[in-house]
Amino acid sequence: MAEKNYNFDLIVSQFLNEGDKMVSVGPFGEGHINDTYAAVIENNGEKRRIIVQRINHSIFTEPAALMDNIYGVTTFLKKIIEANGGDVLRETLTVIPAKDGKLYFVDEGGNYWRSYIFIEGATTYQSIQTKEDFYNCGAAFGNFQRLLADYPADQLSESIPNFHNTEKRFEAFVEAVNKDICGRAKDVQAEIEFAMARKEAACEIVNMLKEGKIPLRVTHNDTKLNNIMIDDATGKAICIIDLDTIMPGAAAYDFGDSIRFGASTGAEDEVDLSKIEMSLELFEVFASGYLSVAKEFLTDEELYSLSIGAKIMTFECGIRFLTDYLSGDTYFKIHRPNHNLDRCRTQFKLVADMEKKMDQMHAIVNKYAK
Ligand code: ADP
Ligand code: GN1
Ligand code: MG
Repeated sequence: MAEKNYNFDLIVSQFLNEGDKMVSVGPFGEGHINDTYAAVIENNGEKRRIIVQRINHSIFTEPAALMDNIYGVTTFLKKIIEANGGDVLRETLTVIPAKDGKLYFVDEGGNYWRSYIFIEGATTYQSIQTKEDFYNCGAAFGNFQRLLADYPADQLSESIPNFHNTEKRFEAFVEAVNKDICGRAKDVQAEIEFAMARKEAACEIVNMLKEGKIPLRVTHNDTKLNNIMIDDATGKAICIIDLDTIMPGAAAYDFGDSIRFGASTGAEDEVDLSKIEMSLELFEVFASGYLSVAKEFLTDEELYSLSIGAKIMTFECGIRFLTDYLSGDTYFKIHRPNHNLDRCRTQFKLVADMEKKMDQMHAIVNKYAK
């Protein structure tokens, strides 16, 4: 992450208690959207860490409403965790309010900052470490959906309207191709053709929602592996983080995004495409974990939508990366030239693979849905 000249003494001090002193602060994690830092705080010889995050306010244009969403959902989850005898400080995020009581702090440059208690003794991974971990992630996301089923959706503001509306995502992609502001379209004709050929198929989940075949639920919408913390001691998926995009959506979005990222045999930005496929074995591991919980509440149509969702979420992510590449890399953080194009290519490779494996994917879901 490019180091920015933020006034961390001032920013971090907003989230400190009496007697706290900041010892150090540095970039943390591998998210594509916000700027995340970990600060070490000392008080009376004891050290602890906090997360301090600059909210990407060109993407999340209403940070105050966003923080109300997160506060509302985490407060709701804490009540359930407490009732179940769980650890309220480790099993969901804890927002640390700023000194003035607000859930964020705005610095002199107009940047919005928030802070969370650092969840110690747990790790977010960029790829699957053990199959058991991935099974546990599936169960955790299933449980997350189950718990949020009782959350009043009307209390959530849409942090990014039309986030998983693939019809609109497709329109934005076509517009980026037509505008071609960087003159890059000529170099990516194969990718553009791949996407153009899948316009109809891309809208299947959106259409199922429109036709009322599947219900709207409160969903996380960004369920990739590095948005879940795995306990170092037990291997259990203890905490789902990155709650920025909690909004009404389809169950298949969350199932699908986990598969997109976690069931791939390579990294999201792998340049050697021969390393990329959607592992049916990993698909089965995740699906069995997820369905061990979610089969209780999913309808038959939703069960059918899960594998389609995996393909569509992967396709959507691919066209989003390609759109960003064509538009000059303004949305996702990139760390090298062509980074978004490399990411797009892995996604399209996965889509092509899932198209071939779709019958087997449906069969696996059916096996664990009983
Ligand atoms: P982004 O929206 O940019 O993906 P995230 O909220 O996912 O930002 O945070 C980026 C990374 O920071 C996470 O993948 C995780 O590794 C780490 N992280 C975020 N919140 C916490 C927390 N409360 N405790 C420990 N690590 C965290
Ligand atoms: C972004 O914030 P992060 O890195 O967890 C993006 C997701 C994409 C993902 C691709 C708000 O997730 O939608 O699927 O990158 N988040 C947002 O890795 O756009
Ligand atoms: Mg994240």
